[in-house]
Amino acid sequence: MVSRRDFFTGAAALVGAGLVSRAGAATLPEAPLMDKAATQAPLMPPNGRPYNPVVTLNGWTLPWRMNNGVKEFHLVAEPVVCEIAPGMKANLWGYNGQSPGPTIEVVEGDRVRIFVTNKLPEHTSVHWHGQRLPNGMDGVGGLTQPLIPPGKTFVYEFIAKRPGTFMYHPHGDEMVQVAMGMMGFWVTHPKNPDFMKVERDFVFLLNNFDIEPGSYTPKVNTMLEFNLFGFNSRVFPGIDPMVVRQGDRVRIRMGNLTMTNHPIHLHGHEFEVTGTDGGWTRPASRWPEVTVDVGVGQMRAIEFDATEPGDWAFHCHKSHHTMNAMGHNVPTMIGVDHRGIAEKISRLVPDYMVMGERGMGDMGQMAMPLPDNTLPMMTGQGPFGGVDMGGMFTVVKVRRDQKRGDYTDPGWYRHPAGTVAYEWKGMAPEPARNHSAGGKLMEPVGKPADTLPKVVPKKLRPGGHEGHH
Ligand SMILES: [Cu+2]
Repeated sequence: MVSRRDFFTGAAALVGAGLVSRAGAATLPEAPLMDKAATQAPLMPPNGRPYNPVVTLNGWTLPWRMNNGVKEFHLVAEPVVCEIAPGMKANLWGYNGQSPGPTIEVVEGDRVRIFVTNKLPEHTSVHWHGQRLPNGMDGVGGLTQPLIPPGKTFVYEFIAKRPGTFMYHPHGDEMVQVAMGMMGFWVTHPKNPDFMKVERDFVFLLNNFDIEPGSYTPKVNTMLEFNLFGFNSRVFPGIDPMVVRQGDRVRIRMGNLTMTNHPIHLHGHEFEVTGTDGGWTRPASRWPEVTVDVGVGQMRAIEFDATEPGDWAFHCHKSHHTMNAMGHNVPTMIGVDHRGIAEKISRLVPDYMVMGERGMGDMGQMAMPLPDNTLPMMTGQGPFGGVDMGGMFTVVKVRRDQKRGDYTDPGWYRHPAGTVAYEWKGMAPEPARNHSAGGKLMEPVGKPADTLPKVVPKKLRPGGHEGHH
C-alpha cells in the first residue's frame, strides 16, 4: 500500500504540472485537482495489473490509491471555471476542477471503490453508464440510492467486470447537471494487455452548451438551439490535435452526452467501428467507413492504421456543429447587394455590418466587434489562412518522424513539393451556356421554349384572388 504522501508525489510527477493537491479527510483518498484543460500525458499505471493507458483529449486520467487490492478514486462534484477556447471562459459544473471530469482507467476484474463528494449547491449522484454492477451501485437517484446531499460523500464499489468504453454522469437533476458539463470518461482495459492492442488510444466526450455571447453560464433549459459544440468542453481552435506516428494503429473513443447525434468524420483514412457502449464488435460485423454517427447516450471506438502523413481534419459533419456562438436567426444574404442600404443604416447604427452577401467565409477574417467572453463563429488559422471552422473540429497529425509515445504538437505538415492544390494560371475559356429563348430563366436544355406550358394556373391569374374580395 502506498501512503498518501507517496501517492501524491508519484501522481504529480506522472500527470504533470497542471495537477495540484487538495487534502481530503484522513480516511478519504486524495482528490487530485486539475487546473487547466490541456491534454495530459498518459498516466502509466504505478501499481495493479498492467495496461496500455489512453490519452484524454484536453483532459487527464484520475490517479488512484491502492488500498488492500482495491483501487480507490475520489471524485469531487463542484462548480468549475473552464476555458472553452482561448478568449472564452464558462461557469460550468464538473469534477475535480474540470468539465468533463477526469478519465477513470481500470482493468477488467479490478475491484473499484469511488468516493464521490458533492460540493454542488444541490443534490447529485453518479451513474456508471454501461457497467455491469450491483443494482444499488447504478447511481440512479431515488431509484437505486438516495441522492447525495450537498456537502456529503457517498461510496460506490463494484468489480469492473466487462472491458470496454464507458462514461459517468449524474442521474439526479440530470437535465441541468449534464447541460452544465457534468460527465466523464471511463475505460476498463482488458486483462490481457495484448488484446486489441493499439499504439495510440484517444478518448473524449462530445458536448454542447448554450452560452449567450457575452455571458458565462450555460442556459440549462435549451433543448435544441445550442450555440457551442465541443469535444471535452473545448471548441476549435481550443481543441488539441491528435498526434500520431505514421504506421501507428490508432483508436479514438467517443461518447455522446449532447442533445443530438453527431456524424464524426475523419479525412484521409478509412476506419472501422471496433467497439460500442456494449463492448467490442465482432470482426465479421465490421465494415470500412469514413464517418460514424454517434447517437445520444452512445459510445463508439473507431480504429485505423495511420498510413498517410499529413494534417487530417477530424470533425462532426453537421456543418452547424463546426461553428461557434452563432446566432441562428441571421438571414441568408447570399446574392443580396447591400451597398445602398448599408450606407443608410450605418448612419443610424454606427456598428452595423453587412453579413454574408458572398457566403459567410469572410467572417473568419472579419475584425468584428464582439461582446466580451465570446468566440468568433470561425476562427482557426492554418498554414494557408483561415480554416473557417469552430466547434467540433480538430486535426489528426500523422508524422513519419514522430517518436513512439510522443504526443507533442509537431506544428503544421510540410507538404512535399507538387502535392498541394494550386491555382490554374492559363486561359480560362468561357463555359458553354444555354442561349435558348428565355435567356436567364434557365429553361431545360434542349427543350424548345415553345413547347413549355403557356397556361397560367387559375389561382395565379391577376385579379384571381378568390375569396379575398
Ligand atoms: Cu455534431
